[in-house]
Amino acid sequence: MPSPLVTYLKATPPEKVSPALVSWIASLEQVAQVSPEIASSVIREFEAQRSHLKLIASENYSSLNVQAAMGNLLTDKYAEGYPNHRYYGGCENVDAVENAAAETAKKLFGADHAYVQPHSGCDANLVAYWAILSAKIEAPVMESLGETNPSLLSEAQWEDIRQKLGNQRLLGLDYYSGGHLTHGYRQNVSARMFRAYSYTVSRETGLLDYDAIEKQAMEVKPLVLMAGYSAYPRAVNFRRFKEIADKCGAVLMVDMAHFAGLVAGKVFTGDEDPVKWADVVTTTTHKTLRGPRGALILCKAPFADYVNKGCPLVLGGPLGNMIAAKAVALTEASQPSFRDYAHRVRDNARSLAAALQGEGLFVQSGGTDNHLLLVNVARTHGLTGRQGETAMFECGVTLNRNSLPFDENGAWWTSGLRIGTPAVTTLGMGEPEMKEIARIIKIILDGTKPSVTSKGEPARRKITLDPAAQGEAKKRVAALLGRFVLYPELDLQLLKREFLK
Ligand code: DSN
Repeated sequence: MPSPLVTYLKATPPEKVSPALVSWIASLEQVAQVSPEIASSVIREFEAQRSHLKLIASENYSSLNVQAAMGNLLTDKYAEGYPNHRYYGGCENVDAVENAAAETAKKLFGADHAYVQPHSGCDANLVAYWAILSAKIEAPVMESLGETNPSLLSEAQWEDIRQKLGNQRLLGLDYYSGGHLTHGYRQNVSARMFRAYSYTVSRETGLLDYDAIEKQAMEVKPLVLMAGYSAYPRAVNFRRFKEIADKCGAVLMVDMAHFAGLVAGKVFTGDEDPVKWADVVTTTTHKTLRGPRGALILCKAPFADYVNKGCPLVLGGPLGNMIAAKAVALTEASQPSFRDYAHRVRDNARSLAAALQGEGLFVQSGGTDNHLLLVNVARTHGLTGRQGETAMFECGVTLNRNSLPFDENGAWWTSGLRIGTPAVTTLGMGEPEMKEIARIIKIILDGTKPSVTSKGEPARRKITLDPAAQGEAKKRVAALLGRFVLYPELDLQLLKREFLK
C-alpha cells in the first residue's frame, strides 16, 4: 500500500507542495505507524480548530515552521543549568539554541537579559518570584554571613533565611479584575509563598486607579508589586507602576503573558512598554506572541544571575526542542509583518467591541486597548458566563467565560465572556468580519435562555438554545471560516482519508 504521504502528494497540485507541508504530513505518518490513535487525534483536533471560530483570548495558531522546530532530537538532551554553565557534558548545541533564542528575545523586546527555559507562564512566574526573593532577601543575608553556598550554612542560619523568605508580601491585581491565579490567588502556590494582597479596578469605570494603588502599596509595602493581567482590556501605564514601586520600595514585576505580542509589535510603547520600566517581566510564548507553548523571562541586569538559576531552583531540565521553537517564533515576531499583525489584533478588538456595543451588548470598561474584551452577559441576557460559553460552543464559537470585577456570580459561573482577536487576526480577518462576529454573538445570546430548575429558578449551568438561532449562527460561522481557512495549504479531506482509522 502506498504511504499516506505519497498518496497525498499524488492528489495535490505541485504548486501547493511546500517543505512545511511535506514535513507536517511525513511526521504524522511516522506517528501513525506507531500510534494510529494519536495521529487520528491530531487530525480531529485540526478539524475542530478549522471548523470553530476561535475567540479564546489566550490562544493563537502557530506557524508550521514553529511546529516543525519542536519535533527533533534536541528533546533527548539533558542540559540542566544555563548556557556555558551546565550540569551535563556535551551541551554545546543546546547552548547555541538557547543563546540564539535569548539573544533574539533581548533584541526584540530591548531587554538587558532574557531567560528562555520556563515551560509555562506559571513556571516563569515562580522562577521570577524566587529570583526576586533570592536577590532581595537571601543574598544580603548570605553576604552578611560571608558565605556563597547555602549548603555550608548551619541549620540555624538556614532556618533564619527560610523564615525571612517565607514572610514577604506580594501585591497584585485581583483575580476578578483580571489578575492571574499566580498573582496571589489563594488556590495557587503564590498565595502560600507570599502574604498576598490585591488591588482592584475602580467600581465605577472598570479601570486601574493608580492613586488608589499607590496608597495601598504604601500601606502594604510589598516586596513584589505585580502588574499585568489575563483579563484586563485596557492599556497599562507601567511608568506609573514603576514610580509606585520605587516609592514603596518594591520590585516591579510585570506578567505580560497575554499582550507580549503587542509589546513585540510596538503597539505598546513608551509608558505602556513594560520591558522599559519593570525590573522583571514574564511572558508566555504562545498567546499574542504566536509561538510554541512555553514562556520566558526578561529582566534588568541586576536580576540576571538570579533568573539564570531557574533550573535547578524551580525548573526541571530545559526542553531544547521547545527552546528551538521559541527561537523560530521570536525570529518571526521580529519581522515587519508581525508588527502589522499586532496592530491589526488591537484594531480588530476595537472594531469588535464597537460592533458588540452597536448590537446592544455590555462591554466591560466601555471598550478595549488590547487584544481582548469582556462582555457582561448577566446584565443583558440574564445568563451566567458558563451558559454563554456553552451556547457559543454549541454554535461553533470557542471562547471562555470570565469573572468580571466584583462579580456576583463568582469565579466558577461568572457573569462574563472573554473574547480575543489574536487567532482570527492570524486567519486574516478584519473589520467587516468583526461586525459579522458581533452579529453571530448577538444571535446566539438572543437565542439562549437559562433552563429552569426543579425549584422554578433559573439554572446557572443548563440552557435552552433556540434551534433557529443555532442554525443561523452555525451557518454564518461556516461561511466565515470558509473564507478564512486555517492552514489552507493542508487538505483536511485528504488527511482524514489517510489518517482517520
Ligand atoms: N490560561 C491562560 C489564559 O487563558 O489566560 C492563563 O493561564
